[in-house]
Amino acid sequence: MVIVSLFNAIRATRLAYLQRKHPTLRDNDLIPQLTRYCLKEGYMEKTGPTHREPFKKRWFTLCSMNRKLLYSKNPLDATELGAVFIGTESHSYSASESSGRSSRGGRWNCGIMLQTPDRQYVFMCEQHQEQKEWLEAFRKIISQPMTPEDYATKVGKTSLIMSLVSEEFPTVVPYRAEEITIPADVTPERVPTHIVDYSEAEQTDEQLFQEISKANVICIVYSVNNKTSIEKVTSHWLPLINDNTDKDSRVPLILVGNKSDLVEHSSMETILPIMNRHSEIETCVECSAKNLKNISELFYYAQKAVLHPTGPLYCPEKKNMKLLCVKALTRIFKVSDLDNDGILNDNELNFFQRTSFNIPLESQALEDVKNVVRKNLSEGVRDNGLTLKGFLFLHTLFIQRGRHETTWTVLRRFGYDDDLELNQDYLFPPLKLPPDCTTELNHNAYLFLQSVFDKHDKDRDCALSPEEMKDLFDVFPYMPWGPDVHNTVCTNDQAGSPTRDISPSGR
Ligand SMILES: Nc1nc2c(ncn2[C@@H]2O[C@H](COP(=O)(O)OP(=O)(O)OP(=O)(O)O)[C@@H](O)[C@H]2O)c(=O)[nH]1
Ligand SMILES: [Mg+2]
Repeated sequence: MVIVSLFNAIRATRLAYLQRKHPTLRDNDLIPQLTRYCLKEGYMEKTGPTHREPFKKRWFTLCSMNRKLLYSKNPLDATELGAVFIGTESHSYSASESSGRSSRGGRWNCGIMLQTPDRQYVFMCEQHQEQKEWLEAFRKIISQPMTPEDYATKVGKTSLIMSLVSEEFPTVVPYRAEEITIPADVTPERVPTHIVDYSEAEQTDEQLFQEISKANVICIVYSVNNKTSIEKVTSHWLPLINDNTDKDSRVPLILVGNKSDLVEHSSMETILPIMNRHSEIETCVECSAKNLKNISELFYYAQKAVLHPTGPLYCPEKKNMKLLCVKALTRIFKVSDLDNDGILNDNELNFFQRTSFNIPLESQALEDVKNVVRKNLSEGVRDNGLTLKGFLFLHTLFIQRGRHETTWTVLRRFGYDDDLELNQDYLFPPLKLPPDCTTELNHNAYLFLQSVFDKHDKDRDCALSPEEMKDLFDVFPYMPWGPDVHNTVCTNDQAGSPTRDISPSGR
């Protein structure tokens, strides 16, 4: 009874999995897949890709449903060591007798050669009867036509990687491209990029889950001319990736519509609503590995999604900036507002520009920026300067136009980390102090502190009222002084507000 229940539970789980994986198929088509119908199974000996590796005895299972030959060490192993996808004759697959003898470690002599587009597999059977049965089974699958489902995986993932690397469309592609690292100096964002291919034919689900959990960004590739592959984005890939990534730190995703050379129309009409529903999708791009269209762009977007993600900055559903981002930019505005009048004049805008990007703005560019804001938001510009509202509007515009890197550059230059928290090095710059030495403020530091004091002493009474103090420390992550400040520094007579001689000694 327990065994029957367990068996049914496994079947029910597998049915649920298949329903999600193949949303276009009916239950009647899926039920035969619940029990893996295996065309043949048994031991054979197998060598490696160069045929010079020693032969090893492995347990093989040939499944006609997913056209895969799986192999493991023992019949009851939970996961297989590898898989070989078997296509059709028109895709260059064939099976034949092999006369070569099993040397190097092998004991059996009845050989089989399984030819696939990228590799010749040599297997050895113990007896001729076994060899005959395996050959029949392979040939049966090779003669079986491929279904649209079989084709839906062949979206061109490997071709895209190879087109990027060799700058030409490969005519022969292996199932899986070798893992490659593109050095920092040849990538647009100057970061080394490690590209990992995936092949359903060659890899197990477990291997896929492991790669997903290691990835910084994932490109989901569909083929613009294959409807099933587009449907699989929402029915299969998005749920699978969500299930295998940490909810708090979702990896950015890029939707890639390959084979654009084959169609006149664009897939964007179907893709944009998917993007709107899934905020983890950073962007989408249509490309062609064949005519090399948008290939380098695709990898550039992927790098950008890691370095300048939308997630912490912007909420696409609500179409507004996130609270932490508004808070950080408000602080940056206040730091740049040198005279503390709530407006960035040309001089302050230049200070901001130089701090963020190391170059001042041309006067015409300054006017252009203000005009864009003026045109869209009447309160964005006042007295020919940018208000806080205008400043925030400008950054929302950058993000909405896909120029997140501008806002990220600003945030990072003003000390923010990837979670929009001020980083420790910025808050506490390291100060190397030799033993037996002390520190004191130099003249420039005094001048700086005086200017900060003057900036916040709005009523010019040479003392900071509680409101003025609050305003001064608004750019700090927290209020550094408690009420005891009034007993440790010079205060004025009337209100006990700290005067400009704020050093504890009273100088
Ligand atoms: N017309 C056209 N054909 C393409 C393009 N990219 C790939 N192909 C073809 O599509 C087929 C599958 O390409 P692969 O690169 O093997 O696809 P894959 O997604 O890696 O497939 P699997 O590894 O089996 O999952 C091959 O015949 C390619 O030549 C493209 O941009 N245009
Ligand atoms: Mg491939």
